[in-house]
Amino acid sequence: MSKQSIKFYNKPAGGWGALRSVFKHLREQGSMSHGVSTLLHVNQPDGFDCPGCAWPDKNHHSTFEFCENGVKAVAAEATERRVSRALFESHTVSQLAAHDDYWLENQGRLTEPMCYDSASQRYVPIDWHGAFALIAQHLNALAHPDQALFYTSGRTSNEAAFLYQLFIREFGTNNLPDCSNMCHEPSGTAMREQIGIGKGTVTLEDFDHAEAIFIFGQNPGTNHPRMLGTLRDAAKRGCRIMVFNPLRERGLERFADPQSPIDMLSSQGSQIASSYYQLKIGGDLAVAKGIAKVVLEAGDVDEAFIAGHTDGFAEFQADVLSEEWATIVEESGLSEAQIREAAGIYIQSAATICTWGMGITQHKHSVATIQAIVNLLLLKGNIGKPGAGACPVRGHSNVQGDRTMGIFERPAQAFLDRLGIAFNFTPPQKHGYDVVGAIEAMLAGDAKVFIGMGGNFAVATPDADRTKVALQQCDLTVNITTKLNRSHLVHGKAALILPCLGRTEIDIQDKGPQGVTVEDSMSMVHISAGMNPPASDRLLSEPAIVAHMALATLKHSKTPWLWLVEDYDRIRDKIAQVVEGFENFNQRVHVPGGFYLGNSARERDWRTATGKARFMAHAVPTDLPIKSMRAQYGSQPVFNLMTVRSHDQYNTTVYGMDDRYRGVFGHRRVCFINKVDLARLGFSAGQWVDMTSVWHDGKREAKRFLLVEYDIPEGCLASYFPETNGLVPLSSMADRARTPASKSIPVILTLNTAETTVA
Ligand SMILES: Nc1nc2c(c(=O)[nH]1)N[C@H]1C(S)=C(S)[C@@H](COP(=O)(O)OP(=O)(O)OC[C@H]3O[C@@H](n4cnc5c(=O)[nH]c(N)nc54)[C@H](O)[C@@H]3O)O[C@H]1N2
Ligand SMILES: Nc1nc2c(c(=O)[nH]1)N[C@H]1C(S)=C(S)[C@@H](COP(=O)(O)OP(=O)(O)OC[C@H]3O[C@@H](n4cnc5c(=O)[nH]c(N)nc54)[C@H](O)[C@@H]3O)O[C@H]1N2
Ligand SMILES: [Mo]
Repeated sequence: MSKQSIKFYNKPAGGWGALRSVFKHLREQGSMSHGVSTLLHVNQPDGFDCPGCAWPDKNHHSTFEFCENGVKAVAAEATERRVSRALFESHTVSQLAAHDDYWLENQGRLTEPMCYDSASQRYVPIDWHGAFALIAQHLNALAHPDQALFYTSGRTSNEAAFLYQLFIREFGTNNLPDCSNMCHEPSGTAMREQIGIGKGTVTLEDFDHAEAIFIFGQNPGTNHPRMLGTLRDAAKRGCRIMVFNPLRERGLERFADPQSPIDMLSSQGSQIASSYYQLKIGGDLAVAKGIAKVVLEAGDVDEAFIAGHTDGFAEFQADVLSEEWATIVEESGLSEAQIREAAGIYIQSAATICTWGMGITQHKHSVATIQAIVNLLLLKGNIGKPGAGACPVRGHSNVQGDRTMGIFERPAQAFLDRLGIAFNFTPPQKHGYDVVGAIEAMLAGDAKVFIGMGGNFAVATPDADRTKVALQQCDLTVNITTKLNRSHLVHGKAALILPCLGRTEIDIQDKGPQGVTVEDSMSMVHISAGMNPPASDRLLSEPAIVAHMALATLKHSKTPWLWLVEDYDRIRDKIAQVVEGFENFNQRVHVPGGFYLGNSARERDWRTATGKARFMAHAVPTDLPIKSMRAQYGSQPVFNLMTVRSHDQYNTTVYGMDDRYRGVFGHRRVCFINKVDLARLGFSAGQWVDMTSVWHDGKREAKRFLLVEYDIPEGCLASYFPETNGLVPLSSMADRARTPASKSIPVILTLNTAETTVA
């Protein structure tokens, strides 16, 4: 563990620090040479897709297309460490649960299927056959298929995801909650309604032609490091980069590309942001509206585009023009002058891209905020022209592909119809549970079997204490995973851990080694084939696990499950039959670099209810929960807490205890706070606090966080996910999209004066 300290980080993002960190992580996970040769295959035409993030690859031309945090993700999977049988023998589940998540992760790769044994309260080995039989027995004992839940995390390949949703629908339910429900669900909801497709409209090449890039609520220095190279190149050719973020994120200010000798020799790196606006948490809708107001007043709109391609303009214009500056300034936390300045850049730019991340999606009013951003793009015809468009930057490396393959609790009828025809069955019509719905259903006893394809449901979800109870009430919980995590220890009456191959590993089936496919944030589909020997000879691939579950469970299926997994080309032929845009899938995907799926909005083909792109008017929300909680708690300060990622984590996986760019070393339980707020509370940096979230249904508490004075707007706090997930009330979520509002949690701080056990 690193030494604990808090210090100002004055260097650019990337740089020597990133290189040092790369080698540290490789060394810690075991073999250096093994790791380096694995890395040489990341994001190459004949290699595997980096499991890190969904940022696209530069046409697969570079020889070393990886980044520091990609290295951590790859090193974590390709580690030499193994979870041994002895570990499970020597620990009861509660003894394992006494360890933290970092320790669990560091036990290494899982090597064989395990089953919970209630007599010894331990996980004991089970053979694959026995595991599939147990699943079938539980699923078939349910009163109705809707009593089972099938979660998916976004690393799952297209082939595995397609088979999985087919199995689930043949079983008879649409209960397919996924990590998207907690992530970019609002982007899909907002854009499908407005421009007829729920995906980003740009390609990587557009970044070479944009004159301005507006970045809302995203921290690419940590979460999409390869995006910094794209932004650096854009900035260098004079593209304006406008950042909207409550925190000053170092990666958005300056970047030294470890692959650029010039960057590495300069102490400052390259400048990224040309302007940085530290708005209040949740203030983005007000900002977008303020910018629209200036644009409309200047009359600088694309009239031909608006007349030919959109509807709802008159109503939108009237709504924006009647919005008071006082409201915009109050709710955004920016001055009128700042918003006018940003609008000036937007007006001057002939081609603008807007990107956004979790800082936009994880709020009550996220769908409206995204629509306000898309309104801005529509005003100047910035969709469907080179260098312009909407760019929701996805998280997991195949989260977008999983949705394309039908991992969705509310599938389109046309998709179900094609699926039914291709596999000769009648898919269930009733919509299923999303993540929040799934937790509620378990709590109510309406769902009794939980199966997770990847991910860490117990930890990633809101309201940790209630989610724990929900999972523990299940008759059976099953996790298909690579590494040990908390979700294995928060289990149902019966429980299975099913270990699978990872991206970096060779997947050999009957017809030889197989590749899988993935889709990135910009709708590029390409093949991914691992090159490492499997972590154990008892692992199965995800598609094989699904096929065997289906075979064991479904009595009347006409699908040739085992034949399909003998050769994944056969799965792809079926995908080509069912999923739009995948015609001749096998031919197209074997071309190096893969293919572009296309995007209707980019072609200005608006598949909306009215056949046009739609301006959607939204009031600046003045009734957010934080306000009612402030009113309710009177003189006691209620803060707005956002839960973000540190530099050393991948969602619920903690790789290390440092957050280098924010100057935090050796700590994760920190609370970033403005110095004015510190003074107002009479607290000082370095003291410990408890955080209590306040909500209509009661309080939730998280103990012992170190106060860190930080450049963050007054009234706002930041802390790390997942330590703070217990503070997110289950019922606090995005309107319509139901994404947990984990970036706006009303909290109260109290000093914790207990003696510190950690130094
Ligand atoms: N290394 C690494 N890479 C990852 C991940 C990881 O954990 N580690 N996770 C992956 C996944 S699944 C995802 S979804 C993405 C997440 O990538 P990001 O979207 O960058 O996620 P967060 O770390 O949650 O950061 C959100 C940013 O939004 C800002 N923010 C918070 N609230 C607001 C607000 O109201 N308005 C504005 N304008 N800004 C706000 C925060 O200050 C922070 O900079 O990254 C993916 N890539
Ligand atoms: N408070 C708060 N909560 C949040 C967020 C937030 O910003 N704040 N962010 C939300 C977001 S954006 C997301 S996407 C979710 C993430 O939620 P999840 O996707 O459920 O969580 P991860 O931590 O990404 O899952 C990690 C686990 O996946 C397994 N795994 C890794 N690789 C593979 C593989 O190749 N195959 C299989 N089968 N398993 C694998 C490993 O066992 C690992 O422990 O969390 C959400 N929760
Ligand atoms: Mo995500």
